Order: sequence, then structure tokens, then C-alpha cells
Amino acid sequence: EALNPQEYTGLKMEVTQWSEAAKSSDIQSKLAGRKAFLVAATLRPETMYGQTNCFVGPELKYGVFAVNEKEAFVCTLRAARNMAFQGTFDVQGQVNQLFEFSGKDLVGTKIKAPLSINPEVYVLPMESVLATKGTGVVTSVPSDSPDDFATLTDLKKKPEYYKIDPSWCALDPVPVISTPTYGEMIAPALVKQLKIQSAKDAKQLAEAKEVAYKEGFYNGTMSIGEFKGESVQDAKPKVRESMIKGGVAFPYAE
Ligand code: A2H
Repeated sequence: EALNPQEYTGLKMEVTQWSEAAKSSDIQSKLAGRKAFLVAATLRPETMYGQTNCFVGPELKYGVFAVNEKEAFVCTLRAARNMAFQGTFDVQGQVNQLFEFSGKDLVGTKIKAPLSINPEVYVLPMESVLATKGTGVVTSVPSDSPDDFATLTDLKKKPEYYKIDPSWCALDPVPVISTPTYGEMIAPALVKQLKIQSAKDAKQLAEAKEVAYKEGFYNGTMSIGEFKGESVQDAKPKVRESMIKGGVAFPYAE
């Protein structure tokens, strides 16, 4: 692992409707009037215009942690501990867990997607979400992330197998960034070019991820949003700052 901390953007996605499983677990009384947010850790804040859903690991454990009297965050305990030492919570160094969910019980929850042209999106399952990285919540941008595109394609093919409603994964990738070589849909283009069949093709997906990341960063131009027409290199920190100022994101490091 790198010696320097990884600087993520913590994206606050407010819950607007809990899944049936969450509803029946009396979550509202545990929240005691707090608004709940799923918090996704991303390295690509400039792609948030193209969110189509959000992923959790179905077998992972998630806590609901009090931020203050008004808000609570849904993420892994590991991430909440990190946040507690980064000044994210009212009480420094302390974690106040109100409730615990398994990832599969969060699937089907509807959340706000800050900045996205899709104002609200659904929580879906992704087997490859690691408990040891970020918050355990991954916002999905299938236009620019080969992992997100491959997983979403799998879910669309077999919704009943994944125990999801087809309407939860119905949104299509949104053009966010344009590159000279791959056009406006770099992730679908790479998945096709590398003949990636499913989210289980880990080796090719790692290669696609590498290419998409470098191409987007060094050769990409924004196709949408406040910084449309600017290079991704210039827009990336500006989008991050704008979201932090707007109260929909915060710095998260590990
Ligand atoms: B990225 P790094 Cl558009 N398990 O956000 C698996 N993946 C995780 C994760 C976890 N626990 N936590 C975060 N991630 C994903 C956007 C994005 C991302 C795009 C393109 C590439 C990309 C939308 N998904 O990441 O290992 C998150 O997905 C490829 C590098 O710390 C996060 O940024 O470098 C990224 O992996 C962090 O991965």
C-alpha cells in the first residue's frame, strides 16, 4: 500500500425511501429524527453527473452512525472509525452506532444522487465491494467505471437471480467525459474492446480500469455540468470543492 494517504471524496447520498427490509427493522425510531445518508468514497468526483445507482456488498455489515443530532451516515464501522478521527462527527474520536444492517438489506433503498442528472437512484448489490477500502459504499458511474458498467450489465441480465426489481437498474450510462480515443462512453467501449463478459472477469477489468482512469484524467474533457469544456485535470478539484461547499460531500482519507 502507498505510504501517503489516499484522498477520497465522501459523497452524501440522502435516503429518500428505505428498502422493505430496512423499513421493517424499525430504522426510523433508531434514527430519532435524524436524516440518513449513504456515504460513498470516490476518487472521481468529476464523474458524479453520471451516477445511475449505488453499490453495497451484499455480504458486508453496515452501521448507521450518528454524525450529530440531525444526521446519520451509513457506512462500514471501519470507515466510521476513520471519520471519527478526521473531525467528521460531532464527538471527536468517538463512534455512535445507532443500528446495523447487512448489505443485502440495504438493496432497493432509494437515495439522492448529488450532481447527477438522475436526481434519485437505487442501491444495488456488487460482490466485489471490499470491506477494507473506502466506506463500503460505491457510487456507480457506468459511463466511466468499467467495474460499475460490468456489474450493472450483469444485474440487468438477471434481475431475479440478484433478487432486485428490474426498475432499480433501468438507468442508462450518461455521457460525462469525452476522450479522443474512446469518445463519450469509455467504460462500455473498453468492456467491449477487452471482451469482458461479466463482473467476474477480474483480470481484464483491472486493465480496463487502468486505461479508463489514465485516459479520463490526462485526455478527458468535461461534456456536462458547471465545468463543461474544461479538461478533467482542471475540473476534478473544482467539482470536489463545489460539492464540499454545497454540503453534499466532505474530504475522507485513509
Ligand atoms: B470510483 P482505490 Cl467513474 N470496494 O468512483 C471496491 N471498490 C471501491 C470501494 C470498495 N470498498 N470503495 C470505493 N471503490 C471504487 C467512481 C469511479 C471510480 C469511476 C472510475 C473509476 C473509479 C464511480 N464508481 O475507481 O483502490 C470507487 O469507484 C477506479 C480507481 O482506492 C473509487 O472511485 O484506488 C475507487 O474504487 C477507489 O479505488
